[in-house]
Amino acid sequence: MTKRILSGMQPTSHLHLGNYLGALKNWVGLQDEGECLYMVADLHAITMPYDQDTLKQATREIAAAYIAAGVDPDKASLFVQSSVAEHSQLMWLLATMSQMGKLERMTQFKDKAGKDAERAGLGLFSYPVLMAADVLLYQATDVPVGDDQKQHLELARDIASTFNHRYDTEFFTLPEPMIKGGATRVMSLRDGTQKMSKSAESDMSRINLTDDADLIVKKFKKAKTDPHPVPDSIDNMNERPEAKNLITIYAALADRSAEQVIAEFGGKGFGDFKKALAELSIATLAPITERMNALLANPAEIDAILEKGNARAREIAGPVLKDAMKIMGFWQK
Ligand code: AQP
Repeated sequence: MTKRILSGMQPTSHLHLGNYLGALKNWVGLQDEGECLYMVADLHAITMPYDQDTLKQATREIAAAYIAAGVDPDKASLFVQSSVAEHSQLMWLLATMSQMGKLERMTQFKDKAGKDAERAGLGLFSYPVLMAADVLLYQATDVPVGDDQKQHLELARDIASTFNHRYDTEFFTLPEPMIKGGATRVMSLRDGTQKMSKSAESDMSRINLTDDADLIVKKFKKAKTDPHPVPDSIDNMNERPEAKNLITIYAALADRSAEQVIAEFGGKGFGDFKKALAELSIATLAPITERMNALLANPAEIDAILEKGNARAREIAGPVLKDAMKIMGFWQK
């Protein structure tokens, strides 16, 4: 079976180094391995308070980031989730076979709902069901994501199995998570125990793909570390979350192992290491930022790419939804 690869990112804010190293970088390498569909997940983006005046532009910015990072719109289909109505339709069908108890165990919901879960929206609670619909609608075989999405993908597989079992069919493909690379969970620069996140309050906690060189230098310079030199062994690194995070980022950017980074910098002061890390980040991100800005100067071109992707997405999604509904016993022409 040829691979069908699907993934997406939410237009909640600017993409950051975690999104790039955990997911986007891998997407680029997958373009020759099967049919790739890369979505801007705008329906997910409204599960938390958002700004209606910037959503459209944020959607274009995410698409521009995909292309600037190396996704080729002639090879992969780039599309907008809300433009393919079947996502919401399939979600409803799958919601009827998704268990509340399992949804309650999702750590992202707990993190995002915070202490006041009673006031959290149903959309945030049912986010993983929409994500299951996103993936199953395309009969995706592989889903390249960062480590934080592993639990949601396991639930998507679970929902697909429930459907197949309930209707005695093998209709839905069970998607495989693809969690690859040295930096599957990049942590905050302010707290090595928290994931780097678009929506974290402090902008100093993340490196955005839109940051300029000066800001990148400043953010790494101020990144939290401990008073000791750069770890000189993996064991020592593993005990120090902030140091581990910076070494992991360096290794992923340089396509080297943590051992190799430790061999070069271990025992030295953090000042020099952070300088080298900033230089490496700038060398990787500056060309991406430049291409992104050039693309954003021509929104009509981005819109045309998304329209083409939307058409391909609808072409796949329409028949899958129809067949799923037939299996469920709905009246269908
Ligand atoms: N810190 C991270 N390290 C590695 N991978 C990460 N991803 C996110 N954060 C990290 C991966 O990036 C892809 C897109 O994520 P998303 O837009 O769906 O949102 P998210 O996972 O909830 O990530 P954010 O950046 O923290 O966004 P907000 O703050 O809006 O919730 C996914 O493949 C994800 O695994």
